[in-house]
Amino acid sequence: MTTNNESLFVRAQRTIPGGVNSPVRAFKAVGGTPRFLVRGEGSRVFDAEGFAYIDYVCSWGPLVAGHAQPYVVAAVREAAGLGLSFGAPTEAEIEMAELLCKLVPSLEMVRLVSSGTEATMSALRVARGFTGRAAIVKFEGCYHGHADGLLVKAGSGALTLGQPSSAGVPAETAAHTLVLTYNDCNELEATFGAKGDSIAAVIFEPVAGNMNLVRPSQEFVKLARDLCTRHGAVLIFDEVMTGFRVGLSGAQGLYGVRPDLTTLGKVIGGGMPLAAFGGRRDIMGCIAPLGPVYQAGTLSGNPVAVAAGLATLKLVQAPGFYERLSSTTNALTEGLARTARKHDVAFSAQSVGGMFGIYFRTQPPTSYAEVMQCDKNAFNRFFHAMLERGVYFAPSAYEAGFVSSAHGEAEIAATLGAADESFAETRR
Ligand code: HOZ
Repeated sequence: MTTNNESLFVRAQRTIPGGVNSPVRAFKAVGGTPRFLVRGEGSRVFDAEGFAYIDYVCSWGPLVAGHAQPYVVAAVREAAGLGLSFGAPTEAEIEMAELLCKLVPSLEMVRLVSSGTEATMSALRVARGFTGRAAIVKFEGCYHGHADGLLVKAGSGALTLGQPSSAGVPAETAAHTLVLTYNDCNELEATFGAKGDSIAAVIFEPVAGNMNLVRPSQEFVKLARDLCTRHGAVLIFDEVMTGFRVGLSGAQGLYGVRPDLTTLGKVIGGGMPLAAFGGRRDIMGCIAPLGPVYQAGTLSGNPVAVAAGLATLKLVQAPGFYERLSSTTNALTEGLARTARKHDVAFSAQSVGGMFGIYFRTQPPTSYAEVMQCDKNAFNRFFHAMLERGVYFAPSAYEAGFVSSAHGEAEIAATLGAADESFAETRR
């Protein structure tokens, strides 16, 4: 049998549920065959059939400096040559912790883990251990990984597959999760009024990126901070996606708000499995071996992953890095909106730093309910038309897109050319 995307997908489905190791990759929402990728270079990925695509997924965010960035790859090679894993402390972990604390001022202590799911799950456990309370507040459409208590009205793949609340989560576990509406200040205030003393933590994505991209209002972010302070609850910013994506100090730097705990992932591993959670010293002091909250991991702080992360974080500290990234991303979203207008398509787009949202709706949404008003079928048609023209967007209307520093004017021009044809072809 010839090796092509189709035959690989058929083969994958025999031994891997749905043929993929993470649900959104299966193209179920958009239909068709997932591209099996062979390699990446800069702004582009190449599939099993040799087709090249300008990549706006960037491994779902981590590759802020592009694919196979030579400096990052060299750091990985060097670290790998010294040993793949020790399960013992290394100096590079201290370097990473010190750097994170320096760049994100709300971090006084951090612990390294291997995935964003682990980071958020552990941050919540610490918040509960610290406060002695059980309830947590999350917001509809926000995704914080796939730990049980967080898979309630979640975004990302859960939303894409129409299962925002997962089977297999005991009702008793979900009962401690209060789900509110993103950007709804009145509801948040009323919830604290009624249950403030039992709330351990409020967790949210300070720019939501798992129900497409949704910005919070400044008022909403400030209110969450004030209510948590007043009621002794822990404010957790899930910056797994926004950390080092929207700016050097994350979304908290943009909003000027200091959360009690922050979760990080994606960019801090530069494409390798690395994540972190951290924040106030008194809260982090509750973690074993200092305190009674248990958390551990064989591969936590893995030396190869830390090397990739340190190299990536070195690149993003170059003067003007985020200005250039933001301006490229903005050129993309403004160009797409302009092109859609030319074809009279109901469309809008926006970006924050190196992440963006595109919406088949005239205004960017501000809540999950508004995200649901986007024309999903129009997105799916556009997605396939672009893919055929060598542009790879996330295969779901509910995911944010990502630009890297390897994307430049040539990529934006080629993307807008493809969009011109795609809007013309798919508009109804
Ligand atoms: N949950 C990720 C997007 N928000 C998708 C991860 C993947 O499929 O690799």
